[in-house]
Amino acid sequence: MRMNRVKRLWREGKPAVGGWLSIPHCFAAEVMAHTGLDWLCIDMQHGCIDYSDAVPMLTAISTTEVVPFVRVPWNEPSMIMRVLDAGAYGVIVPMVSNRAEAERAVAACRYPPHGIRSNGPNRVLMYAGADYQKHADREVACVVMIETPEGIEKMDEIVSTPGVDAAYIGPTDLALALGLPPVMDNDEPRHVETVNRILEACNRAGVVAGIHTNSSKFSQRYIDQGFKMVMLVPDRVAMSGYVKAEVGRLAGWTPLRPAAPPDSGGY
Ligand code: 3PY
Ligand code: MG
Repeated sequence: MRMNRVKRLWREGKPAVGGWLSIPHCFAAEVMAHTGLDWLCIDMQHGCIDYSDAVPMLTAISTTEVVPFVRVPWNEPSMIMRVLDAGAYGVIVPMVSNRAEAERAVAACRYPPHGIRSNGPNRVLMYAGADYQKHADREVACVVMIETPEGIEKMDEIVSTPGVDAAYIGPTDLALALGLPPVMDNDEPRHVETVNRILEACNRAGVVAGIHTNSSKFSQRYIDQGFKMVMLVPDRVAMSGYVKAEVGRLAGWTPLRPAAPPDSGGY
């Protein structure tokens, strides 16, 4: 079976830096896959992407060595199993709030006797190899998101759930959970303190800590702190950020619309 390069980086204690896909097209995915990132995540929770978009995007990513992840819309076994069958090497499961929910996510990622994943690999057999089922439990990454009030309270029981490979922080939902405005790159002291506590909980449990950012400044900060799964740039932000910067450089012309503030909490 083709190995999961991100899980290998984690075993070696190295960070894996990724990008985020919200644009429902294989060409956007392919462009992002040719930029040097370690992993890409197809966002089916908040992106404009459904299953029939996600499959050709997975195909586009697999023209490269980039490791494909999918954020599923919810902690729901049937979609977790379908994206794995289509070639995702990891799932990011949003809004996981307690041990039972973490166990539900893990079980959907693992074949019996370790879980409840149904047999039916399709596209993944071509991507991963014919011996996929034999090694999938080891290579597939189960990443649970900590970003709810209950999840913050129960972070230790979530990260110590057997089979969880990483806990990924959604900074804007985490901010809402703390009663703060939904800002992504967040310096608010209570947000910083909660992020640090989640990192420490992950370190105690021996699982990878991950986090979403909107800038190399925050990505660098989190890598330096010890996060091993860091999201550097979404496709949408890359596109609009570049164009807005170029628009701002021209003199003698009034742009149609003023640029939006740098961090509006969107991703
Ligand atoms: C959040 O900020 O809540 C996220 O889920 C980012 O992906
Ligand atoms: Mg979120």
